[in-house]
Order: sequence, then C-alpha cells, then structure tokens
Amino acid sequence: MPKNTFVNKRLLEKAKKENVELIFDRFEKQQPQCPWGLDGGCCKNCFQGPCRIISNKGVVKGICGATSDVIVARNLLRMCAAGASSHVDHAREVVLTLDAIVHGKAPGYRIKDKAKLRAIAKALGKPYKGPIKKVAEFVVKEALEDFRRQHGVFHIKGEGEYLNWLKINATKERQETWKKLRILPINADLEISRAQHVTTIGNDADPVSLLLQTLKIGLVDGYAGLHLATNLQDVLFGVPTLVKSEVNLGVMKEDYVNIAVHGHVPLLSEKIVEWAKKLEKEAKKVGAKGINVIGVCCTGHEVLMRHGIPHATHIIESELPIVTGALEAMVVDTQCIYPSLQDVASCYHTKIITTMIAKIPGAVHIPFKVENADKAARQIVLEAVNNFKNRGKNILIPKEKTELIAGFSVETILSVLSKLNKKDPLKPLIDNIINGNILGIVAVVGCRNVKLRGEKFAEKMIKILLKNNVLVVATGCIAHAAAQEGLMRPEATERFAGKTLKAVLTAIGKANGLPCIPPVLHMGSCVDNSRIEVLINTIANKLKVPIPKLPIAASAPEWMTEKALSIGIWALALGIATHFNPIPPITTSSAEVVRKILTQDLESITGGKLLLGTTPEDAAKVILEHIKKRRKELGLKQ
Ligand code: NFS
Ligand code: SF4
Repeated sequence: MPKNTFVNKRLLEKAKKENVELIFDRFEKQQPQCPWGLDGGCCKNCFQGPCRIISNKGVVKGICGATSDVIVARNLLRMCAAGASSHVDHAREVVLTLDAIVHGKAPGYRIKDKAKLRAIAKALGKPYKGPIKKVAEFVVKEALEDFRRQHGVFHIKGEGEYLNWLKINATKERQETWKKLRILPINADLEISRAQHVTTIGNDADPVSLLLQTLKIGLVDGYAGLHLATNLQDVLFGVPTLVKSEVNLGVMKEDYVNIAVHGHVPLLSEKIVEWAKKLEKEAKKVGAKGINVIGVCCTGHEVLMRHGIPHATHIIESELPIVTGALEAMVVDTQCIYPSLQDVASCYHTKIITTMIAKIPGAVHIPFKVENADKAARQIVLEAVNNFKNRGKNILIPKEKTELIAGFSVETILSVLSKLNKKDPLKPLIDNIINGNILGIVAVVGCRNVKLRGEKFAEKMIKILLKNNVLVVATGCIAHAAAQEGLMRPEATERFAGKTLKAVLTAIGKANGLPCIPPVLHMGSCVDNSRIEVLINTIANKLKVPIPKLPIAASAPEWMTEKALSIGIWALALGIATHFNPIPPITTSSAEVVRKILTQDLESITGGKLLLGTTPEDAAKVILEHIKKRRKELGLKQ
C-alpha cells in the first residue's frame, strides 16, 4: 500500500523527530479495525446489545429480532441524520445572522448581494421592490418555516407543505418524483428528530421504509442544509467570481504572522480575513511583515472562493501547519476539527482558538457570536499576533505550492460561457455535450480518508476521467487534493484533458483572456455542492431531459464523514449515479435487501444508483460506463 504520497515527507520526519503523534500514527495503532463497524452489522441502539451479525454462524438477527437489513438500514439512516444535522445547523446560523441584521443586532455584517436576496424573495413568491430589510425579513421568515412547519403534504386533509428551499431549488420533475415516493420533508428539525425516533428499538423494522426515510434525510441535507447555507452566504458575502490563488503548505510565510482558519462557517472566517487586514500594523509592531491568513478544510474554501485566500491543507493534513513551527493560531469553528489539534499544538507555540461548538480542552476559547463578531475577531487576530514572539527556532515551511483558479459559481460559469455566446451562454456547453466533445460531467466531492493511506485515489480517478473527455467539477477536501495535484491550473488541460475536451476548454479560455479553462472546476466548499445541483438543473431544464437521464455522475472517492454520506444520499435521490469509496457500511453479508436496492433497484425508483469501485481504475470504469450508457439512451454520439 502506498504511504501518504501527498504528505510532505520532511514535515513527517520533523514530527517524528519531535515526538509528535499524527493522524497517520494513530490510524496504524487502530489496526485491525472492527469488522462489524466496517460492514455495518452491529447495533447498539439499545442496551440489551450490542448485537452483531455473524452470518457464517447463522447469526443474522439481533436480540430483539432486528434483521441484518434492518440493522444496516437503521445505521445508515442515523448516520445520514447526523450528517444532515451538521449542514442544517450551519444553515440555521446563517439564517439567524440575516435575522440579526434585520433587527440591527449584527453590526459586523451587511447584505452584500442585494440582487441575489431579491431573486430569492422572488423565487419564494414575493417579488419585493421595497426596502432591502423588508425583503430580508420576508426571506428569513420563509427560511425559518423550514424549521418549524408541522403539517406536511401528507397531512390528513391532504393539505400542507414541504421545505421552501426544496420548492425553489429542485426541478418540477424531481418534486413530482419525491411526492410520489412520499419523501418530501416537512421541516428539517422534525425529519432529523423523526429519523432518530424510528431507529430506536422496536420501531420501524422495514428496510425499504428505512431507506426511503434515508432518502428523505438526503433531501433535508440538500435543501435545508446546503442550498439554504450557500444562498444566504452569497447574500452576505457575495457570489464567488474567478480568483487566482495557491494551495499546499508552501503558502505559509516565515516572516508573517500565520493564522489558519479551519472549519466550515464563513461567518467567522470572513471576519478573520477582514480583521487580519485591519491589524497589519500590529503585526509589524511585533516584528512580522504582516498577517498571512491561510485556509484549512471548507471554511478555507469559502474564503478562497470569495477572496483568493490561499488554501493550505485538506483534512488529513490539518495537523501539519502546526508542525511547521510557524503557525501562530489555528482558529476553528465547527465540524471536521480533529481533537488532536490541541495535542499537536501543545508541542509548539501554536494557539488553537475554538469559537463555536467544537470545543477542545486546553485550547483558548473565544466565544464567537454574530452580535459580537468584530470584537471577537479582533481579539482572535491579536491573540495570534501576540503569539508571534513565542515561535521556536525549529521552523520548516515546505516549499511546495501550486497555483489554481477557483471561484466557479454557476453565475461565474455562465458569465465565462457568455463570452462565447452572449445571448445563450449555456449553448456552447450543451452543444459540446451533445456532439460528444464533452462526454459528460462528473462531480468529484467529499473528504479524504486516512484509510486510503495516501493512495491519491481521487487524483488518479480524475485523470482517467479527464482523458476520456469528462469535465470534472469538485468541492471540499477533494477540491484541495485536485488543486494540490495541479489539476486546477489551465496547464492541466493541456496535460490531462482528452483531445476534444481540451479543444472546448481552450476555446472558452481564449474568449476569456486565458490560455484555457482548467479541466477541474473548483465550485467551493461542501455546502456548495448546492451549486452543482444548480448547474445540473440548468442543463436538465435546457435539454428538457430529467436529471437521471443525463450523462453525468458523482463520486465521493475518499469519503469519511456522516455529512459526505448524507450528501451522497441526496445525490441518489436526485437521480444521479453516485460512486462511494470506501464502500459504505452495508456489506454485512446477509443485508442483501439494502445492497440490492441501493446498487440496482433504486435506478427504477429515483433514477440514481450506488456505484462501487475500490480502485481508481475500477471507479473510473464504472463511472464512464454509466455515462456512455446514458449517452446511448439519449441517442448522443459515443
Ligand atoms: Ni466536507 Fe468540509 Fe473535508 Fe469532508 Fe470535512 S472539511 S464539509 S466533510 S473532511 S470534505
Ligand atoms: Fe440488539 Fe435490537 Fe438492541 Fe439493536 S435494538 S442492540 S439489535 S436488541
């Protein structure tokens, strides 16, 4: 097995010499990992258990009689509910911030993109012309409905409603499909809470019903999580446009105060970026040349997309900026924050500053609320500046860094395309899909997983797809991986894209004053997977072909979080064939019903299906086969 090919060797050696334990070490100590955890055949939903499925000994039920299919499906539903709850809570923070702005309680924030806010209000049914605060008030009210409506479409009288954000974002065809399946969510909190309820002992024991509810939770995640968060973040901070920046640890600067923003919520990282600029002088007073903000994980992608802030690492390498010895502070908010960060930081001068729900013993906690955003952000940046003097002597900043172009919101993609066809920007893309110059579009998203031991699964798979003229869009940690590999530079088109894809990307690039467009488009953080749906819907509507019939696919080639799973389930509900690696915990041998539904039957239910491929080659193969099959069905050139 390859050993962490993407990790800087010299930093690993430095950590070893300095007796710093990293994720890679802890991973090896966990081997071998529990087979029941891996295959999903374990239940601890009550304390008669834990119960395990041991099929080869004929143990195919838990003590209460729950079958392996029930156990696997319940576990899946619980994981997805947890994943969706993260995105929903994130979105809620943003809605409440807009609410605080309306009530004059968030002086540090403003409505930056008024046009987008008005467009959302219009989609919600009220094309307000009046004062922007009124528009905001209306949008907040409609958003909060998605957390409190109690009566759904299937209420006794047949009345009732479902998520506003689903209504205004999903295509009509999808809404009809989900209505028939009776999986339209009533409100986000209600559905997440119900998912917990139905999976407790002695409740739903029908794997089919449990899987349908899992799809419903996917919709909760997609609309009350991802879309809601992205929509309102764009309103507050602006829609991303093309930016040039750099990725990898080489973006740290020895003579500067280095501050990493890590986590997911741009409400915080935006403020840190702002205050880092304002407090440059303070940095100079302590002998630094200035302040260098760097991104880690998704909040890093948010500020990369909107401000071109360089992106240092994805999750697997998130301990490494500390090991350089040159990181003054790592400011974290929520999700994907390894508790180990404080252990690593305690070997150096780095301060881990927690601000929201991810609290870590030993770290500095500076509570961050939108009401006190400026005060808290100032304090955080000063904490970092004052820590500059405590740097040790042993500093190693790797030289490696790679340029990238980011900022591919759908608005930006359309504006880039409009240079080729002003009246009908989508036409050049559609024409090239139809004539086969672009074989299809694949969204490669999600996490890196230490289980892969640095195999560069995603990079290898993406390169095969590109060679076959597939256009790739990426978000989250995988976007960082792709950028680090150089796949988000225009040069990558020359090197990795197939002949016809290369021609298309060069033509688009030339029209925009670039040598060409990179073959992998950075569309943002994980909540920005919503942008990918907008792109797909735009294409589906234009072609008048429902999503499941399009030559597209998705892949989470190195997933690990519950969030990635629930996003993937949303993609399956959307009717997109979605590849997962590692294989999700549904492999316990007697859970045949769940496996068959997800990998086969689902295609005739939502149109999506779970694709499996545990090597980059196999993954690319199943994805390409799927795309070619769809092209054939549509009668498109092969
Ligand atoms: Ni997405 Fe972002 Fe990374 Fe995975 Fe974690 S940072 S929300 S969950 S690990 S991509
Ligand atoms: Fe075992 Fe059933 Fe309890 Fe699960 S709910 S631990 S299968 S007895």
